[in-house]
Amino acid sequence: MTNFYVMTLFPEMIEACLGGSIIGRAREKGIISVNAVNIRDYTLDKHKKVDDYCYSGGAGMLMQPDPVCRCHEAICSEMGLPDGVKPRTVYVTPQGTRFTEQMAVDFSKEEYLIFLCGHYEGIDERALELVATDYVSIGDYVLTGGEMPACIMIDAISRLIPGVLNNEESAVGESFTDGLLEYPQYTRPPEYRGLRVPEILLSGDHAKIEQWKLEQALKRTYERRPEMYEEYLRTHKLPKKTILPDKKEGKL
Ligand code: 6GU
Repeated sequence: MTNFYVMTLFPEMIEACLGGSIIGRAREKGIISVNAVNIRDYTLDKHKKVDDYCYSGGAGMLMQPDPVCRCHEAICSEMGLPDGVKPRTVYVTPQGTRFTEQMAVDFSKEEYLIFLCGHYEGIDERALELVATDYVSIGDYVLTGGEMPACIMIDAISRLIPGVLNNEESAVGESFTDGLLEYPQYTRPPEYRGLRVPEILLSGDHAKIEQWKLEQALKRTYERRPEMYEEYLRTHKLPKKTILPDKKEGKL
């Protein structure tokens, strides 16, 4: 059982993202739990204030440390972990390490994971020093808050947990699991608006189809993710007959 906690000022955003579809079903089955916790519930301020001006000046407001730390303590107490054991706490920030499939694999082994979402200009550094174990970004662009990145990471982690996906949805042999983008796929009809399904797929020759799938995956990766293509060639041995997208014939 993997238990996700999301510390946020906007808990309804978490439920909106992770309430339905495959993640919603996994929660109903009890394979994972997702708990959105409102940081504002932990302020001692009579007006429920959670932010203030930055000492460094500038326009934005910063989340104050106390509500964040008190919220984190409450979550940790609820977990009932042995003394001294601290759950991994991910601060979701564009100033973090970029999230990858390998990080999703690592996080999927934890029983408890806390995501801390900032808003406004971010969070007082002292609160981060006290609670954060990891600093993670989902990519090189700026969003208005950490809620959607947290949901994205929880989705990517959850689908790796046994029982979350069924056979048809299975997580093996997909983009990023084996280092290539996926080959194009087709269903009926065999011709649509003048476009035909590649003949080889209708031939029933399974060996040829496997080779075609590999070459299509190589071509797509070469065109769309050249750095990923180079890495794949460097680390994998291909069948001699393979036609590479950048050369006429397979080398070796
Ligand atoms: Cl984790 N948070 C925010 N606010 N923006 C981001 C991000 C995270 N990752 C990329 N952009």
